[in-house]
Amino acid sequence: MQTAALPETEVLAQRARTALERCGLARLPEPVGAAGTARTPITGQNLFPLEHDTPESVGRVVGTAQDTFASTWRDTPAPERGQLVRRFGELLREHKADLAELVTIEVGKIRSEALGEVQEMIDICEFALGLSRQLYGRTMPSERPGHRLMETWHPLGVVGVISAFNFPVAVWSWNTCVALVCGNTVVWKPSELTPLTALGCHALLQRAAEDVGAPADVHRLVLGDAQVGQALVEDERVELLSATGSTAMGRTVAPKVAARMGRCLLELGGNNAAVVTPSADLDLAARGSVFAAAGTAGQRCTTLRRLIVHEDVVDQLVERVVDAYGQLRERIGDPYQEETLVGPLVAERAHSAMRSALEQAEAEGGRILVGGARCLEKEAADAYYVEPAVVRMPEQTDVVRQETFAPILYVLTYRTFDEAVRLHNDVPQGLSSAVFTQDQAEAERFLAASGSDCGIVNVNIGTSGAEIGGAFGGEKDTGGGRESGSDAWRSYMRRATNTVNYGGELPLAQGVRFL
Ligand code: UN1
Repeated sequence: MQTAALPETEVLAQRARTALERCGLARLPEPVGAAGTARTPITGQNLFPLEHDTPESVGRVVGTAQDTFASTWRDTPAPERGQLVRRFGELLREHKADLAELVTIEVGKIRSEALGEVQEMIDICEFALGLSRQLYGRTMPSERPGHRLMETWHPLGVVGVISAFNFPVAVWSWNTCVALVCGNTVVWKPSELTPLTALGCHALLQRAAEDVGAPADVHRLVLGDAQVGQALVEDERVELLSATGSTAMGRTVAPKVAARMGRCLLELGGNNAAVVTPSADLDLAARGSVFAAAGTAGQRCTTLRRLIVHEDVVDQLVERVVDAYGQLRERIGDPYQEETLVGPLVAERAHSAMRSALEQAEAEGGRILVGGARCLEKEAADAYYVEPAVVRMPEQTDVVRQETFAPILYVLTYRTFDEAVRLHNDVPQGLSSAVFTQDQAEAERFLAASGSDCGIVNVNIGTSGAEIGGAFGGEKDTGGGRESGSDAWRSYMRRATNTVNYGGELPLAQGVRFL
């Protein structure tokens, strides 16, 4: 546990104001009507009050976003739309440190992870710029003479983005940069826990729009609680709702959007595992597991939560992991400090979820090998710093099958590779997965159709830290959506199939004859 004093809340508030000003926010939206607050998990205290939206103001915002879509943005050539994300990427480079500072203040991420998150935004800007010239449709051979058969991709309209606290800027940017070059306008409802990072991003995007002459209303921000999110979910003008968060949230949102025939893109919970086989490089497996399990204080969707290890190597691997966790113990605390590797949990409810999961694990026969204790309680009674925990489980019990958004790594053992894959897939979630092995056949079996059932399947790296170039998302309770790279852009567009007759005759398809 670290002894360095935590920063004062007042100092953090001042740093946040400065970072926001540098991003171009002229003034904070001070509360007149509905009031919310910005807060920091570093001390667990409030920074300052902020104006919140209401369901009525959300309706107005969606209206302007829709007008902008219909009047200009959908007909702006895609490569010209690309110029908006190009400029945004330049501003992000310039203000990387400012946004990272806001991420640290609001989420408690250590500096390198906060910078890494902003880097993901820069990367997606570059990706989206290239994409703006590559929104390809296919041309298919027509079965009729004198005909051409092809498809074109068009923007959808208003895209609603609901984002989670843990990646407050990167996940929004994957959605927004791609949605914008595809010709949509975007309304963003960030997590109630991270309004400041959202204000910073919005201010930079507004500047980018002004600089390239794009309409200011291509992107709008609404702040507030679940009620505000609900207004977005229920608004028929929101053609696509992209939501990141818990499976419970997804279960509430999806049927509402489906009932109005809207589209949903869901990125929900994960319960990610790594299988470690007897041939694995155990040093690599241990290092990969420790970052994936304890990094970001266990608060990534892709966090490693289960380690499924062959019984012949389990003791050796566990020893290395526990050893590394012992070193982590000295490096928990103020995320501003360079030595810190584990910052705070976001809020009290994350800590109580961790406590009750550990109790349940013990009741189900688990043994805590390391960690689990709360730290720095005296220094900051409202902040929740914890020692990442490793728990050896006799089997995959109920607690292991659920996602607890905190740094708990459950260790399970297996005998046959089939058993490992069965255990791996026997959870409700399906986001990210990994196998550590030097045996090519085992790696291939894990990657095959009957292997891992997740959206992300890795070999010899951990479950977290995906690059933006691939499609990001997962199956089962994870919601099925894909965001970011590859052809995920198609979710933000509608496809039209076009048949063009240039032959002067009217041959019917399938050889049908009529008049
Ligand atoms: C998330 O936790 O919601 O793969 C996103 C990763 C990051 C993104 C995580 N690139 O861990």
